[in-house]
Amino acid sequence: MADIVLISPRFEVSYWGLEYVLPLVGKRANMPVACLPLLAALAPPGHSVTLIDENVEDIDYDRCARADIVGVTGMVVQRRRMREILAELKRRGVFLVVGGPWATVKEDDFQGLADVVFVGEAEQTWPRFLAAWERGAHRARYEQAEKTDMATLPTPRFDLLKMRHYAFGSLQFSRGCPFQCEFCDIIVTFGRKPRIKTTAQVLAELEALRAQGIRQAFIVDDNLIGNKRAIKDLLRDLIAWQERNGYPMTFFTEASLDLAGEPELMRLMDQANIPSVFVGIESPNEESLRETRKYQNVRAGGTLVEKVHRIQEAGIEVWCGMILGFDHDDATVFDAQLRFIAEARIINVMLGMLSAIPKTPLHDRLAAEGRLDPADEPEFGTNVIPLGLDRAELRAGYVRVLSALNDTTAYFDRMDDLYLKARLDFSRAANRHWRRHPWRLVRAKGRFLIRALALLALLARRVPEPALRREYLRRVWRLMKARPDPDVLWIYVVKCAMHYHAHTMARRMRTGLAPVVNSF
Ligand code: B12
Ligand code: SF4
Repeated sequence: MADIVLISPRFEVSYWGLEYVLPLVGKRANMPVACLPLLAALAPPGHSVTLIDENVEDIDYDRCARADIVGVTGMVVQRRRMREILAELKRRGVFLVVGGPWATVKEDDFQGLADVVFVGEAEQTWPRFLAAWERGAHRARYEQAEKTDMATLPTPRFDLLKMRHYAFGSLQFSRGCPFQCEFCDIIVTFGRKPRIKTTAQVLAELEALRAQGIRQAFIVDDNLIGNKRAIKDLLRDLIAWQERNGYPMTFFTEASLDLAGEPELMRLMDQANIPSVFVGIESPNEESLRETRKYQNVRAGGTLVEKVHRIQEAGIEVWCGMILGFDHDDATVFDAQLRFIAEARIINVMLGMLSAIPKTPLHDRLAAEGRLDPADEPEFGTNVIPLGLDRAELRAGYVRVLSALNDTTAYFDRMDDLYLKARLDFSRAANRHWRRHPWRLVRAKGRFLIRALALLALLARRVPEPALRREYLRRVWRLMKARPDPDVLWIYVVKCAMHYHAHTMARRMRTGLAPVVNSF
């Protein structure tokens, strides 16, 4: 039986990482990576597992050196730190295994650093490796032949994480996405056939999160609506759970834009209390969308703006991912992106320059065309050599659009367009439920109010720039007069915090204080 330590290394700064604001508000990381508690649950009984998230605690290398097996996970924004940790532990003679999104697409990055590498999903290979390791008969590389049957997954061991340090919890309903975007490594790793958990599994996971005091969680599915029929059934069960328990949880998730053509699905998501969804819109340039095979975004059903508005009208805020530097993009794309985002009233935008992730069809195509920069840290921020723009122009345009999106006035104007003018009406079912149960109403609204005011007080005290502090307070005050509802207030204050992160990230890149970050 093994003493196992699993490590998630420190992240580099990224849009979603919220690194600039979390320390101001007393949190250490956005959310735990889902694989750590899952791998712990998958280790057969008898093994002891310790989880270390370097984003919330330092690594005790002496402790790790005493373990039988140390496993390291990580995505692209952890790759350098993964290698540093592995090198340090290797020096101490530790038996090392590595897996996760980056090892899956670039296993040669870990050559000579890990004893065993896991490629792709590991629900079968991880326990198989542990059994072989006990017999001294393990292999150096594991790659699962078949995709994991999601209905067999155990409840993740959230109890092994220090949940109080995270801003949100995470849980997973399904894996896989039916679409075929050229740049996407998700379908390379998880396939195009969506697989989903059973209701019993999901409810057990929810209870396990609730037991850790989590009230807001990210559903980490690649595309929540990959299998529409199955997710509708699951959402109905989730709604019943929310109703039974007084709507204790709020969720956010990721889905494709065809959601806009699914009124029933949007209604169910609203009722299940999923008031925001991240959508890969990528570009207002239709030719670029076709080029990248994002056909679901150009299908009939209205313009991109109309589709986004339709989702908003169903009570769901849209966050989005946008990409610059497709082959069909020229210098007009920068302003086109800004116009689209303003018109669509999208507040939070993850903007990136097109990057070619190893193993994707895009990577293969560009390699064949001789258009890949092989450097680990490409000078212009992306390994793609663009066609319609020169590399410096693309990088400058990226920094300009990122700065303009997170310019204080532009950001809060989008916010006011959505929450004050369009009066986004979210969490409707939760509110209806609370109104039927006055005590629950008082408790829920009281909780939102207290949390919003506490977060606002932290921002008002700790944001270093006086002008920004004043602006946040002024905007919040305006909102409270126009829409005096604690839920709206909470969202608005969270948005102030997110603005601080994105605005700081953009400013540091623009002024040369930090390198250009493009973490796709
Ligand atoms: C949910 C999600 C998020 C969430 C939560 C992130 C988090 N901190 O956990 C949010 C929205 C916040 C997010 C942010 C980002 N994300 Co993200 N995210 C995802 C998504 C959709 C699911 C991840 C997940 O939880 N999966 C479920 C778990 C169980 O799967 P898993 O981690 O792959 O683990 C399995 C196997 O890999 C294996 N395994 C994993 N580790 C190990 C280790 C060992 C030792 C072993 C044996 C096995 C093993 O076992 C597990 C079970 O099978 C993936 C896409 C995907 N499907 O991978 C992208 C993805 C991981 N994200 C990605 C990126 C780039 C980012 C950002 C940098 C984007 C940005 N610019 O801001 C940020 C990073 C921010 C941060 N500091 O957290 C990329 C990574 C690319 C890569 N190949 O490295 C992915 C693949 C998506 C993509 N192509 O764009 N993300
Ligand atoms: S919709 Fe998203 S997850 Fe699906 S293939 Fe396209 S980029 Fe990948």
